[in-house]
Amino acid sequence: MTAKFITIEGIEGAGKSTQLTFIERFLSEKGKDVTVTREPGGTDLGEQIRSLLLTPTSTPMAVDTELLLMFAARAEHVQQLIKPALANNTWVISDRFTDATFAYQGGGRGIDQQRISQLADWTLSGLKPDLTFVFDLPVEMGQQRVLKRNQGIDRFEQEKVDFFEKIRACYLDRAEADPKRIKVIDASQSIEDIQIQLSSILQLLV
Ligand code: Z5A
Repeated sequence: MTAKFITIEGIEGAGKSTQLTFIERFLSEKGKDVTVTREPGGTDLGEQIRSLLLTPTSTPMAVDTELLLMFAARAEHVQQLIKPALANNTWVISDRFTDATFAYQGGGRGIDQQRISQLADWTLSGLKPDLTFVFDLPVEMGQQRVLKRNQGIDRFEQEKVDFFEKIRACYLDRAEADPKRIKVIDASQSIEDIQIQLSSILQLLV
């Protein structure tokens, strides 16, 4: 069976990183070669762009700059890592991908969705995740989890609740429009209950 491309999405603190390890282990135990990666990032250059994007700035970054940097990192990621891995029959799990741009830069920052689609058409040349998990939970719950983790706050995490409410709504709209690919997971459940749900969905793919 050909390798699949799986992406994980959600607002901050939804538990993506926590469950990514579980998904990787599930697939490896099924005998799949698996690469785990993230956006923005995933390549040397992409990680440098990530640092530009996440480091708080003294003056706000222009929204178009933010959008273009996301796609610059993604172009590198797709060409240098994702496509070669899939061609080599290696499954790819990415912590965020293009749905994040529609949600954050589209829903959150208010950039026209068509403009984002144009960049996606150009950059991805047809690449689309086979399966996307959207980890959904109330914004305040995600923020409390991030605070409890007690790491530094990045440029996005400085935003207010309203910004993340718009992002959450955008993810849910996208899931409703493409239910075959995008599976919404109730991320307020326990880690174990989420894993039971993930297993039953992944089982259909392997
Ligand atoms: N961004 C963008 O704007 N446009 C784009 O196109 C892309 C990205 C690709 C970097 O993302 C930022 O880039 C992101 C969007 C933007 N900013 N934000 N916000 P990131 O993925 O690196 O950063 P993040 O979303 O902030 O990740 P995160 O805060 O690490 O969230 P997470 O990975 O979903 O959560 P976690 O680390 O797995 O869990 C958080 C804590 O909760 C941790 O202590 C866990 O132990 C705990 N946890 C996890 N699951 C549970 C459950 N079920 N119950 C209780 N506690 C739990």
